[in-house]
Amino acid sequence: MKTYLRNLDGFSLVMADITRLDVQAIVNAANNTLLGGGGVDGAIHRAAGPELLEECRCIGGCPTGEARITRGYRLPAGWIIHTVGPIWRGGGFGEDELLARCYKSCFSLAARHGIRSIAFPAISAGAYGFPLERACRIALSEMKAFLEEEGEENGVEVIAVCYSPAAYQCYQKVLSEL
Ligand code: AR6
Repeated sequence: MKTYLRNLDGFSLVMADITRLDVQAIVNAANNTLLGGGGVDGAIHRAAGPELLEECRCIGGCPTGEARITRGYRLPAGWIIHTVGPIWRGGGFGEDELLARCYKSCFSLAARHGIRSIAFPAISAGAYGFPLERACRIALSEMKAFLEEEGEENGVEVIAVCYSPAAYQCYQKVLSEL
């Protein structure tokens, strides 16, 4: 299932398992240790294989809002950009800014590696408890800002990946309001 934003070249919304996407980079919603976990992080580590954990061990963690890059190993994607979203604590602890910073950090790492297609899960919207619609608004506005500022002219493709019909509907609703 795929939706394109008419006024935003290079953007698509898909409902899929991110580990199966044939893109240059997928984003992992990791934790500060970068040593794996549940949710999309667990799925990525399982699909990429044990070499991923070895590379992650050498990185030595990642602060919230920042991102680190590794190879994709057994994934179709050549790269994995690991970012650490904020844990939702009610909204008064800089969660919105930290989540926005995750997207910015991923785009900046992707640009440095010449990555032209990048797929994002809904960072922080699972185990970290960020309200889905609020997370989705931040995700889409960061994607839009990136594509408008630099992605479109460089031919970069940005894919928002939903893992449930509820998330897909939420993204579509927010997209229609952008
Ligand atoms: N493909 C695409 N999206 C997925 C997949 C998948 N295979 N699996 C889950 N999602 P979460 P967080 C969606 O919990 O909230 C981990 O244990 C999921 O439906 O994976 O940032 C880490 O190690 C949700 O919409 O990440 C951290 O400790 C979104 O991905 C912690 O969870 C994010 O859910 C990070 O929590």
